[in-house]
Amino acid sequence: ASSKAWWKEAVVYQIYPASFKDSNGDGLGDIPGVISKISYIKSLGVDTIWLSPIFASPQNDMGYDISDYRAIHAPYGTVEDVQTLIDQLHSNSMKLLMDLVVNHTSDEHAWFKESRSSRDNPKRNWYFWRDPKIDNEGNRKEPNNWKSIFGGSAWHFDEHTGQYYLALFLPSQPDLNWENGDMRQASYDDMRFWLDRGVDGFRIDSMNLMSKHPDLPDGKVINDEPYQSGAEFFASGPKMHDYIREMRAVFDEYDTMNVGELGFTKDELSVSEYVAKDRHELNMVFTGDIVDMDFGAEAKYGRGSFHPRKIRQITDMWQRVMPKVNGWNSVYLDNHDSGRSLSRYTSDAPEHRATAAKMLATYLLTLSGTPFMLAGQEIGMANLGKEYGPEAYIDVEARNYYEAVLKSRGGDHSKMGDVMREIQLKARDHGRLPMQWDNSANAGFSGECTQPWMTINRDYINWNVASQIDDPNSVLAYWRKMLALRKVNTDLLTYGSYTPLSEGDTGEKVLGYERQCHETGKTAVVLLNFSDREQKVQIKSFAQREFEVLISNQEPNIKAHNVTLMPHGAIIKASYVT
Ligand code: ISL
Repeated sequence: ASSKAWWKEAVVYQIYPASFKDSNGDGLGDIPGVISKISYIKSLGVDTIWLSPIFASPQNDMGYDISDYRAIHAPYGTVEDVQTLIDQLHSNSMKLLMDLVVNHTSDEHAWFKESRSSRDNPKRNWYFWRDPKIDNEGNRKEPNNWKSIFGGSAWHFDEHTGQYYLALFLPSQPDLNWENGDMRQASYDDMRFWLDRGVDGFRIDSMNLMSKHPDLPDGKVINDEPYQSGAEFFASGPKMHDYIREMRAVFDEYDTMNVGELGFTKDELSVSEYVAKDRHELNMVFTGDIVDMDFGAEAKYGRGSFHPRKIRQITDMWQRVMPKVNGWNSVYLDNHDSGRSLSRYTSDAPEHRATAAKMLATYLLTLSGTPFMLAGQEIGMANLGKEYGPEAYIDVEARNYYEAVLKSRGGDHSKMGDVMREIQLKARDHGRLPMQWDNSANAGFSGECTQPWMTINRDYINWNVASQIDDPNSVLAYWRKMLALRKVNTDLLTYGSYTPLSEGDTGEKVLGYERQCHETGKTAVVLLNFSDREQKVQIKSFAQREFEVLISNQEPNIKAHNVTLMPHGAIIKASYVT
């Protein structure tokens, strides 16, 4: 069995600071707002908060473009507010993870300003600067064909010094050059700044983009577009593991937890190399596959579809791999970069919404790994509905995509139906919707007379914390029960072994697995119906042993070894007999 650690037993609640609670009526969430909700968060049964970036930033990418890692974005509060948050969390036996964005900075960061000031500035090599290429007609061209993750070339020409700099995200998010030892030490000092103040660890943003192939070669050409992904040369490059080990040594000066965001790298072997225990690198990672299940073959917004077989395959893979390498992983379905799993992988239609939200909670909290939930998941928050037009979407990613396609279609909005369909499912905006606290104007997120920074989903009238908090049948009540169940059954649900039920046993629409604690013999069978139809399942072990229902989102309907799962039904049955 896996060795024990506090960060394996933690359950993490992700807060998008702009969208959680506005305490001063400026329409934007803030740190005092988070502080005011600590007792609510604690009452759910989670113990760790991951706060998306709150640092000084021009906010071109909602704070993932940091201009000073030791200062706080003024509308969110101050360093003292963060200290209060840390202290209050600690006195409630809770922890705080910060977002560590060190693959890139804002172009307003002092380091970049120096770097771009002259070719011989000592910080010139803290970023990637390259000479232009000259084509046959004598025109200036980018140093390579890499495409920015947000569209267009990843290279930007700087007139002042006549060179291009690399920015894999926005032009205002230049990539740091981790090859440079001085840059790395400066970044470690920034980390210590927060660790010294008591921060309990980091979620490391775009972690595996920090080591690029040293020659920055052209990406493989897969279509006739001017720019190509290039990810094969900028993700998980040759020095990645060296950098992580060096960073880990800094973390180990403290008692921390870390989770690395692992984009583009999906194969078992490469992923295990980050989390295998004997390598002493990361505690866990976010592999992107779980939030990519309905992506198109080439791009996020390409037409794709979710099938329960995908979640079965991804879940089985990581649950199987981690024990083999004595590693650990995160378990998540939602974050601030995607549409809500409820709306994408199940159904937010009124007749299914509550049941489906409970089913997903059952999934998230019965696997081996540290669960991460996104604020609002506990009340079944959903995507913006189809009644919202393009103007409701303000994030750069969806906007850039919409504008690019619109341009290619001659500016005709009436031809954008397929694009809107994609945006309605997958836009990052959905994961960033303001928290729905009650049914007053602005959902109790902000003052009734203020204009919130982004759309509040009009379904808040029926879907909010206040309307669920005292209702024993609510989604919120179910999350609390599930979180308590996980805590009481740590041996089984956190550390127990995982055995998948085969598709032959469950049918292709039902995900089923068994968790077992080898010391006590306690076994749990988890059945999750990922379809909007009733499903009949036969579980042989139910006929052989005594099982009791631990939790279910439906009326138990189990005769001997036959189980009927209602649409989006979930059942956990446990046996204490070996
Ligand atoms: O790797 C990806 C696709 O497989 C990307 O999704 C990539 O991992 C992701 O876009 C990185 O996201 C993070 O860094 C961005 C920021 O905009 C996101 O909000 C953040 O989560 C740039 O800092």
